[in-house]
Amino acid sequence: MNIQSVHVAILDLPTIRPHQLAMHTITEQAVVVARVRDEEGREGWSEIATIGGASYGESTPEAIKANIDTYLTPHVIGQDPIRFGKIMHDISVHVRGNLHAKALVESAIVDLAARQRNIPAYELFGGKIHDGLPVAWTLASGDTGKDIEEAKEFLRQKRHNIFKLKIGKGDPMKNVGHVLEIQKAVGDQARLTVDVNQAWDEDTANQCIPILQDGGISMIEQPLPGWNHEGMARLADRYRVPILADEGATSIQEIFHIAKHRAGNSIALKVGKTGGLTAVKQAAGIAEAAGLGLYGGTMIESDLGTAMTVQLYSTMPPMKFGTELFGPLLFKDSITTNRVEFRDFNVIVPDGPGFGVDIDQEKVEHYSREKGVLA
Ligand code: MUC
Ligand code: MG
Repeated sequence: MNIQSVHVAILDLPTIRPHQLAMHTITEQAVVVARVRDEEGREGWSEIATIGGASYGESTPEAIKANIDTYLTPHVIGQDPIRFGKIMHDISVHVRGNLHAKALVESAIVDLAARQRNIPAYELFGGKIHDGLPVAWTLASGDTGKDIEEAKEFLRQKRHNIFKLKIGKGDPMKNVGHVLEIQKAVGDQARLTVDVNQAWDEDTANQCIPILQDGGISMIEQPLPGWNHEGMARLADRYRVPILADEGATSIQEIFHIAKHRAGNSIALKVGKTGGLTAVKQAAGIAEAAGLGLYGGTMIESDLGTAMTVQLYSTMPPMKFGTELFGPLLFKDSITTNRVEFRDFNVIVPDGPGFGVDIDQEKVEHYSREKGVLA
């Protein structure tokens, strides 16, 4: 059954509390969802998130939608979804870049192909190796006391024992103090990492990293701007604490470059920035061959985008740093009728057809920026 239509909408989903990153504080997360429909009316759905409009990366939600509507959709209509590799190859011949848009389209097609066969989408990527994946929570309330309370509560609930701290905003030394306070409060029961989101220059990194390393922090994510591969290589060489590339590690070509020049000794995978589910598996292969540590990253997706990513990561060998697929837990509401589950410090791999979550049509309409697009 071939694909008859592709529709894309931007949804604004409110969060349970402000989520403070270096460049933006999220109170409403803009996620882009795509729906592909076959000739019999069967649907495939996908979701890609971006953070803070244009402030985090190059793809904005508006650009993702416009580029799919104008340039990608014509290559998808009339195609058989099981040939998602061929469809994405055709698109790559005609459309440069636009990795987030490509990721959104490929994922919706994969969901449809799996649903047509009544199998989980992970079967199309070799089958799942894991039933659950270790999942970190990001402490980013902007307040040390609240962060400590959050961490203690989630440890008690056995929800998370890995915490990532967002420390790119404000005075770097104060931020280091904030990290050490949290480490002192929960460090004996949890593993702490920090994400600087590109906010430091190399001098600042050289002031802060030794203190974080001595304080027992287990990984430093993207301390320098994404373009500064040489600086990242110097940091990775100088310190024993792992230095992880995130914003600097996007396309498979860039990830190869990082691997070759050791511009970081580990990388964060994300479906959007790398250009799709297939591209993430390719990126993981490059990283594995180069001996880089892997982290199952997120851009904070709701249940749909999280289920899609959990399913993909479930088909890959264990990742050194686990995952941070906590997205659904940060939202006030869900756009699916069934939820991704979290228990025993793990996110559970959904097993239903497609990505294993079913769309709540009313919720999608409710949170859609433009009404009627996916009605
Ligand atoms: C990022 O830079 O890793 C992931 C978790 C979180 O809190 O922010 C994102 C983006
Ligand atoms: Mg990051």
